[in-house]
Amino acid sequence: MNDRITNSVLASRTMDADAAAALLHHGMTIGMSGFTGSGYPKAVPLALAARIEAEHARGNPFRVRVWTGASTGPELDGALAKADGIEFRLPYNSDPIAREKINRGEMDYFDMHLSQVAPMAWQGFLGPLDVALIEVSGIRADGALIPSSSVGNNKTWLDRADKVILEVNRWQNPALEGMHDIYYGTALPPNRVPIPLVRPDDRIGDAYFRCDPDKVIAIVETEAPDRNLPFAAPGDAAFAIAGHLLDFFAHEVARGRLPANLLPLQSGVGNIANAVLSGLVDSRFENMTAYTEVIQDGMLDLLDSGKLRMASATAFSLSPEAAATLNANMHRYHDRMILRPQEISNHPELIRRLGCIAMNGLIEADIYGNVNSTHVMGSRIQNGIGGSGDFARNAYVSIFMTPSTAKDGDISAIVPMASHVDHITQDVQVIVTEQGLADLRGLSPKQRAALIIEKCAHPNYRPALQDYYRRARLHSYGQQSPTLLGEALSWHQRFVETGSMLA
Ligand code: 0RQ
Repeated sequence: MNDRITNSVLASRTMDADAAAALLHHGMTIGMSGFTGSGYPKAVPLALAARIEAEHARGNPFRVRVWTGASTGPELDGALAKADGIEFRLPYNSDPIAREKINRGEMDYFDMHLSQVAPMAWQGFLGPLDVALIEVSGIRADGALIPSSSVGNNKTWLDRADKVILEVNRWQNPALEGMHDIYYGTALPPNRVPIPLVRPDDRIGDAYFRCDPDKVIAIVETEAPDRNLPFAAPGDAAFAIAGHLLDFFAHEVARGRLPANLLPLQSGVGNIANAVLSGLVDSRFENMTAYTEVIQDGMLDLLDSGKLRMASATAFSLSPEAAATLNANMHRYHDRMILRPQEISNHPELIRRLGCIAMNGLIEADIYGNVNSTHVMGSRIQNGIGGSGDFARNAYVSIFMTPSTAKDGDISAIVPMASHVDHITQDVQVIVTEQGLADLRGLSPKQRAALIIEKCAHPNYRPALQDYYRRARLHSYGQQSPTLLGEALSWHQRFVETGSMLA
């Protein structure tokens, strides 16, 4: 027994990662912890990858189905994908090796709404779960598990799996204890009841995971950091986007459509979202709250500035530097952060009740405001829909933001027709690029098209969009959302053929 594992029965099940990986077999479904590069198991997946490679070298099949909270780290998705060990994976992935495998057609992937993973698992639609492989920061004497830096779907995996393997990570700060709020009141229809959360800072559950000790077949001790990439320093485009957004918020407050401290903020993953949060540090908004999925670097800066009163999320998504700052100063943040299951952090009922301000990135938007968050040129997955759909549909105001071009100007983020649609126009209320902000609320498709082209498109592409739209107004089969079917995706085709959307 040691200070991290104070239950004697469970302490006796401690073993090394190789021994634990030997308990996993070809064809199994494994529910792993991990959300945006935090709180994922680090030793057993690596040992499993080595085992898979050895079995493949002997000519034996060995692939597993992997369920997670969201993206993980190189020791999990990276190592297992490299070993060609993942047959099927859900939900959100951002690992580059796994992305390549998916895009080569060598790995099946389902990037479902993050709030729906746990209910779908309970409803039985995802199939049986053999093993839960969960990182925790400690095990209490009563057998309760102290969560680590993400909560994700861990509660559901622990409840649903036949067997449980735990990684107890000594790198995780012991002061995380008490920051979690694990709600045990969800049920299946027709027995669902309202979730009793009416403010972002409400606590409605336990600080620990419950776990049947009889299911625990292995415990592995680790001491390894969460690995996240640093955020890119915000460039001119990010600053301009943040500026447009802050003007919009000020305008909405002046019109009485937002309170002076705004409404609970949701901020997606990525560099632009992070830059917008940094922009809020210098704003005049005070006493803000966040009800979101991830606490990224910009959110820590906002907490430090005192402008953000508290943040509710399901995980940290911090650069190595920000993780070090958090760990060194956990006492400063402990009572101002709550980590919840993703089923609750992303719950449509709660997002609608709280009136979140959703701010997410996009790959491309079309002139009618349909948003593609996931597929480059309609077919290559970038990351996944993640929680963007949970928030976009249910938010008080749903904002999408992007630089107006990608790949050094060869791609326009505003296109005649989105090559893949994640968020239909009804779920997209504001689009912001460095060029400007289009407030689309209450506008018809034709009104939207004129505004998006005028405010959001890059000058290099604006004339071509205006020309396309003018001709669509003349020749389209219908005039509700004028479209030239033979031409609408020609920009994408040109990029695939020539490397640029520019004619
Ligand atoms: O690729 O890294 O190869 O250069 O996409 O783009 O501009 O750095 O922007 O980091 O904010 O990410 C939509 C991907 C934006 C993200 C997306 C390429 C671009 C670059 C990243 P490189 P940027 P960001 C809650 C919310 C879906 C999930 C979500 C995302 C890379 O925001 O994954 O919102 N969103 N979850 O070059 C080709 C285009 C492109 C393009 C960008 N039009 N064509 N490539 N890129 N636009 C959190 C969770 O759910 C967990």
